[in-house]
Amino acid sequence: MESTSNSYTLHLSRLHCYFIEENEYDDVYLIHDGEKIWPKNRKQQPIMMDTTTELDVDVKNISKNQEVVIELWDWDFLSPNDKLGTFTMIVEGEPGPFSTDMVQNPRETTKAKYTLDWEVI
Ligand SMILES: [Ca+2]
Ligand SMILES: [Ca+2]
Repeated sequence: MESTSNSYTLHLSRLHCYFIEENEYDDVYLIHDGEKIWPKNRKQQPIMMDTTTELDVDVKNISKNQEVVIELWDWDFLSPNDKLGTFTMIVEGEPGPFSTDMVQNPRETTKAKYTLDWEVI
């Protein structure tokens, strides 16, 4: 039998929004490895400033010291969607919880400020 002891699950628990790119809210979705991982049952989730959103997303089969990059995108109706930034996390084996700030994509935003809460399970 194959051992799974070297495989971790990265659990995304919460997304804090401190500042948005758009006027009233950003239409947020999260991408990992080219696939949308949140929200699960719709295209995007409107997020307003100074809010915390529960995520409850698992990113499975992560190995130790692997870099996990989550992209935060803003959906747009009339223009192409904008990648506002990335969260980069490394699973070192500690359970956490941890908080990681979004690094802005300077081509799309100088305003958006988000932080991701996560843990290793
Ligand atoms: Ca938008
Ligand atoms: Ca756009």
